Amino acid sequence: MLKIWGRANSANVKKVLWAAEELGLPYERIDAGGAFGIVGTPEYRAMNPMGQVPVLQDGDLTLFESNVIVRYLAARHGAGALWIAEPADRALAEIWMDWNHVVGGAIRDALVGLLRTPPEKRDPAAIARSIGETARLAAIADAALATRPWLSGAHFGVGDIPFGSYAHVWLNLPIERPDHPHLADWYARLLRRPAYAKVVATPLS
Ligand SMILES: N[C@@H](CCC(=O)N[C@@H](CS)C(=O)NCC(=O)O)C(=O)O
Repeated sequence: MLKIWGRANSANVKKVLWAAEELGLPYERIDAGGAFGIVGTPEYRAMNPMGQVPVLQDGDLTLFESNVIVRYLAARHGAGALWIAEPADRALAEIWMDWNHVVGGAIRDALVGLLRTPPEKRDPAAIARSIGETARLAAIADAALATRPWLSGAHFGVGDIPFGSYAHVWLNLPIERPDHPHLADWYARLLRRPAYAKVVATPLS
């Protein structure tokens, strides 16, 4: 059975859980990272020298980097589902996987500041900058979703997973945010996917 290391409230761990759920793959999730620690131990660092979550173990194979894990699961198990066989179509979808790293960096101060930092210790300027930058990126995704139903193209696929995980954070932070109708419609369709509802669209923490 697959072993997925990482706390369930991490947007990067959620990508991997979501992919496994979409593909109907059985897995065991082991809490690690944040308050659970573990990521600093030599045993964990041997799996991921960055000391971050997630890590996937599939038999003798150990992988870190969430988007790599999503691609691996989709390539191995997702024919006709998450995986996109045509290289050009897949590359167009994968743009939104790699692009999402920028979102991960942009939203971090708002996420950590608003959800995991007591009010008196928050840095309002950093939070405001983070919200402004994430709003700019959300507008880019909104414009893309005005031209196609899914970030992956005509069908849901690997390209929707990374930003799909972060979009749940963005759209549920207790903040004012610009209205992005195409993004909102895409998010509503993601919420109707049982796998997304189960492991991604959980209360933020
Ligand atoms: N590029 C890495 C980033 C992983 C990452 O930033 N993970 C965060 C959680 S979202 C982490 O491990 N933080 C430290 C911790 O949870 O202890 C990936 O996509 O897997």
